[in-house]
Amino acid sequence: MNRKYFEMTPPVSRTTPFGIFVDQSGYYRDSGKKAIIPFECGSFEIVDMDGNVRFSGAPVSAGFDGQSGDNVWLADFTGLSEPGRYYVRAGGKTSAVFRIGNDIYDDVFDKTSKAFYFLRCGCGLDEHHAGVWHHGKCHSAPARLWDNRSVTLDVTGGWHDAGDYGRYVTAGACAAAHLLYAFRIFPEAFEKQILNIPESGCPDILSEIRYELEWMLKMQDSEGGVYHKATTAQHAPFVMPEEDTAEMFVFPVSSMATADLAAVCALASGVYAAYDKAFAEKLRNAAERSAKWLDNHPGFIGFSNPEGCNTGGYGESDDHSNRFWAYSELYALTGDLKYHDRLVSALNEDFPLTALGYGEVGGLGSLAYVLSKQGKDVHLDYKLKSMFRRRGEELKKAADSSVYGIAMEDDDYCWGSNMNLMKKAMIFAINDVLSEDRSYRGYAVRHLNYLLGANALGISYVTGVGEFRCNYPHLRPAFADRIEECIPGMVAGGPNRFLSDPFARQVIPEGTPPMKCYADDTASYSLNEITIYWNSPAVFVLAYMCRK
Ligand code: 9MR
Ligand code: ZN
Repeated sequence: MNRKYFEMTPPVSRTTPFGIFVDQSGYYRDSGKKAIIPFECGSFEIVDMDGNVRFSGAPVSAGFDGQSGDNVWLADFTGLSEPGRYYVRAGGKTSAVFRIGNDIYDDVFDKTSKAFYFLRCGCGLDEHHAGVWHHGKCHSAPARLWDNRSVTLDVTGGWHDAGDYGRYVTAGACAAAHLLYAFRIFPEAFEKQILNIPESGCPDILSEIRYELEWMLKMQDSEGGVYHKATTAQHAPFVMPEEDTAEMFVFPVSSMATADLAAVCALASGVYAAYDKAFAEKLRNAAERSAKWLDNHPGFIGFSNPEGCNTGGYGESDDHSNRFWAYSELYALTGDLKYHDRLVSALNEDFPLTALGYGEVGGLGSLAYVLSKQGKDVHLDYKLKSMFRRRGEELKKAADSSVYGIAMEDDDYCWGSNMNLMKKAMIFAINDVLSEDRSYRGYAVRHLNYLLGANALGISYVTGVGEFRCNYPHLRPAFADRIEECIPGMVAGGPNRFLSDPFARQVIPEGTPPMKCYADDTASYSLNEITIYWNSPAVFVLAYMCRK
C-alpha cells in the first residue's frame, strides 16, 4: 500500500461549513496566496494547528463579482511561506485547513491519475489495487454490430467514459492525448509516481493509458475505419458495472473517430517506443491504416444516435480539426512528407488552432507540430506557436480582470465547466514550455486554486481531496457501491449556468450567478458528472506543477 489512496475521511455535508474559501490542497511556498472572503471584515488571521496566529492583514475589497454574485474581499497572505497546516480566520468565520509546502499537489495529482484505473472496463478491480472500491468484472461479453446484428466483436477493455458505462473513441482519444502529452512534456512528474495498478515495467501512467489504447485498437475495422462507440442501447440504471448485463453494441464508423485514433496512436507510438518496440510498431501500423482510410474517405462521416439508442452521441459537425490532428501526429512520428502535405491542406479549413478537445482538437495537432523533431515549415511553426502565445495572452488578460484570477467567461460555465477551466490552465502550461515567460505558472496555479476550493461555493471539485469536497457525483459505481466516501480523484463537471438537466432546473433558482449553478448531487448529470476528459486536463496541469 502506498501513499494515501485508501485514506478514509469522514463523510462531508453538501453545503460548506466554512465562510472563507481557500485552495484546500494548499499553496506553494513561493506562490501567490489569496483567500476568498465574501463578506466585509476589518482584518484576517492565518492560524496554525496549535492556535497560534502566524500572519495577519487587512482584506482588500475586490468589489462585486458578477460570476459569483458576491462582493468579494481578498485576504493576501503571500508573505507566509513557512511549511505547515493552517486555516484563515476573519469576522468570526474560518476556512478549511490547507497546507503550505512544496508538495501540496502531489496527492491530488496521484488521485486524479489513479482515477482512470477506477474507470477500467472489462476487468475486475481487486481489493489490493482498488481498496474498498473493488468490484467484479464488467462488460466482457462479445458485442454486436448495431447495423449488422449477425456480426459479433470483442471490444472489451478501455475506460468507462464517465458516470455512464459507455466507451467512445473520440472522448477516449482526447483523454489519452492529454495524458500522453503530460507525460511527454513533464516526464519527471510521472517517473516517481506510484499508482498501485496491476501492471509494471514502465511508468504507471503509461500502463494505464495503454489499457485504453488496447481497447481503441479493437475499435478499428479491417479497412482502418474506426467504430464511433461501444455502448448498450440505453444508459444502464444506477447499478455496479458488473450488474449492467444488457447487450453491448458497436456503432458505425465515423471519420472523427478514425482520425482521432490515427492521431492518438501516432502520438502514443512515439512515446511507447522507448519502452516496448512491438507495441509502438502496432500503434504506428494502426495509425497508418486509419490515415489510409481517411485518404479513401475524404468526405465527412459524422455520427448521431440511431433510433433506439440514448447513450452519448459525441456528434461533431465536421472533421477538419480531427484530420489536421491525425496528419500532424503522423508527420511528427514518421517524417513522411505526404503527411506534411496533408496537414497543410487540412489547414485550408477554418477551425481553432489551440483547442484541446474533445470535439475541436486543432490545438493537439498544433502541439504535435510545434513539439515535433522533424523538419518543419518555419512559417507554420512560428504561426502555431504564435497562436498559443496569443491565446495565452488573451487568457492572462481575462484572468487579470477576474476577482478569482481565472479566465472564465460567463458561457464557460456550461456542461463540464471544470474542463474549460483546466484547458485554460493547459494553455498557460504550454506557453510556459514554449516561451521564456515564467509568469504563466502563477495563472495556472490560480486555476487550480479555484478547482480545489477558492471558488464561490468553497468546494473542492475533486472527490477525496479537501475538507469540503464533491462527494456525490453522477457516477454509477459511486452510487451503487453504497460506500459513503466517493471513489477518489474524480473531477466533477462543475457549475453549468445552462442547467441542462431536470434536477438542476429544479434545485438551482433562476437567476443564480454562473459560478453558483452547481449542486453536489448524484441526480444532476449536467452539474455533477465526471468524465475521463475532465480528469485528463487536470492531470496535465498537475503534472506541470509536480515536475521537479
Ligand atoms: O461532455 C459532454 C458535454 O460537453 C455535452 O454538453 C453533453 C450533452 O451532449 O454530453 C457530455 O458528454 C457526455 C456523453 O455524451 C456521455 N457520457 C457522459 C458525458 C459527460 O456528461
Ligand atoms: Zn465495464
